[in-house]
Amino acid sequence: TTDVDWWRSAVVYQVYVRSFADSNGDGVGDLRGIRERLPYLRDLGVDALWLTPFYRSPMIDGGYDVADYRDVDPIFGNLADFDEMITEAHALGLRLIVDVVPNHSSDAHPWFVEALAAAPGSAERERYMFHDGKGDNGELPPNDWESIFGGPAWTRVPDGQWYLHLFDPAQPDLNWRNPEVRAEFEDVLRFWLDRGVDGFRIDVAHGMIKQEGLPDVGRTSADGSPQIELLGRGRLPYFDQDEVHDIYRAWRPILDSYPGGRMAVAEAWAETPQRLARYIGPDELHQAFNFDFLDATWSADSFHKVIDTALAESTIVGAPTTWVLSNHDKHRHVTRYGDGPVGLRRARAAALLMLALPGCAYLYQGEELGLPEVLDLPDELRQDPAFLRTGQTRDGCRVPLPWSGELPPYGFGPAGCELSWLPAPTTWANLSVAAQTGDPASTLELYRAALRIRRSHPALVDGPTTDTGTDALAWLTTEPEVLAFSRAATPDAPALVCVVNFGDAPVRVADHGNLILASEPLDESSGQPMLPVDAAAWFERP
Ligand code: TEU
Repeated sequence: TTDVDWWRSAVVYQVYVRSFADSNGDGVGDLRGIRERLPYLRDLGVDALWLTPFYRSPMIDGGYDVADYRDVDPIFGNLADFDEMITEAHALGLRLIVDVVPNHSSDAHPWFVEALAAAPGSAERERYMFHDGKGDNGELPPNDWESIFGGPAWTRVPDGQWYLHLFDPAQPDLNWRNPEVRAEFEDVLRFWLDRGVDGFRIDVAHGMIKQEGLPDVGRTSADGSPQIELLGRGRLPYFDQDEVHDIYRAWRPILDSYPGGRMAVAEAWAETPQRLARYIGPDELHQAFNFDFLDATWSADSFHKVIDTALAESTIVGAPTTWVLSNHDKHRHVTRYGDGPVGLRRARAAALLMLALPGCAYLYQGEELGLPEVLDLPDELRQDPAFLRTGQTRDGCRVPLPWSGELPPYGFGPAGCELSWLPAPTTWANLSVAAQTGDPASTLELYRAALRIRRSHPALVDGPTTDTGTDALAWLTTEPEVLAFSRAATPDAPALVCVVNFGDAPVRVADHGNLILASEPLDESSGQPMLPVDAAAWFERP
């Protein structure tokens, strides 16, 4: 790939800023902490970082409630820290993606403060979704929409109007049919592009436009499961409206007007992979997260289907797909894949699967350490606003990273600092970066090795990607419950073969070539190399 196409095959490392590294000892991760750890990320072998929101915010939703889109929250540092960090990242050859949160602002954003003080129908209110209620006195919400964090999506203000919030009441939805809102965000994009960012992760990219007339969905949680679960079985009037694409057709020329390959990745939830594919293309966004890969259950069939669908879609849209196993909203995949050691074995195998596939891979901080979900945080320490109303627990994947030492918070802050905004388990000493470094059996060294091969093996560096056709990989026939595929730079060049054993018995792998990396040692005791259960391996076939 050329320099401007870097995102097509990149490995992007998601930094949850609050929990990555704390430089000043206040127990909260910050931009200087990231800067100090850039060499770790370069040595890990990733191409880019994606930083979750570090903008000024009351932190009701971990910073996804933005009060000033053009400034750094003081708990994370300041704009000078940002500039130093990005300069140093670029000097180390690392790209930087930042989050943009356009669907909603914080209720502490000056626009919302002004809107509350202004009269119904005023220009200030037109920046948000203020509406009169139903009922004789407007005492009922304008429609039956539900917040994704539980409860009605509407909150009433003292003069009787209601405002829409698809998430927390502290996250009022902006009115994207208002040109002033569009102009403001185009300017925000330029602000960060001018500071050198290489791309944006667009939060709730499918949500900005609401269907005209704000029609009822016709079903609420009172009838059963939460309304959002209808997604996938039909369109919701607040998601994936056709006009949302106009916004991205206006954004793309802005990105393209900057040199060096600036990109955007959509966090979008659509009914089908086909509807998701509409966000991607030369006139719109570069990528969208492929959450079907994250949602695949641990079986050969489930992963095979998801991979085939993604490869076929990427051929249509002309851009390689993305692969993601974890993020800051989901339980970590070590824990999703199974209790105890089996979860970690499968996560290690999944890493070799993901990193051998054509396209762009997103890693979530700590997956390279094999961190599990922290399931036993005391309720009073949980910060996720969704927790109280829906029981969603997104805090257990946001626990600060263990860097070194024997006791929590394991070097998260400066030497001797005992603070961390969420407590790390007392059992994590052997999962720290320092404990795993140099141990060839560790998950960290497995990721380092896989990323090194991914950057150097011609089959992975120069192999065809899916936008040139689905034969970017060739499936090999094997036992059921085993996935095996090969990739090669050219038909005659040495191929890289990836084999994953989802079954319940070891499988023969003698025919695949020379072993170059395995998530578990192969068993040679029978005289034949066997790939154990819940394991994956890479081979080179001459
Ligand atoms: O998430 C959007 C979103 O839909 C998720 O909230 C998801 O449905 C939920 O976490 C269940 O897994 C984005 C951000 O990633 C999330 O952290 C924010 O809370 C949300 O937007 C609001 O900005």
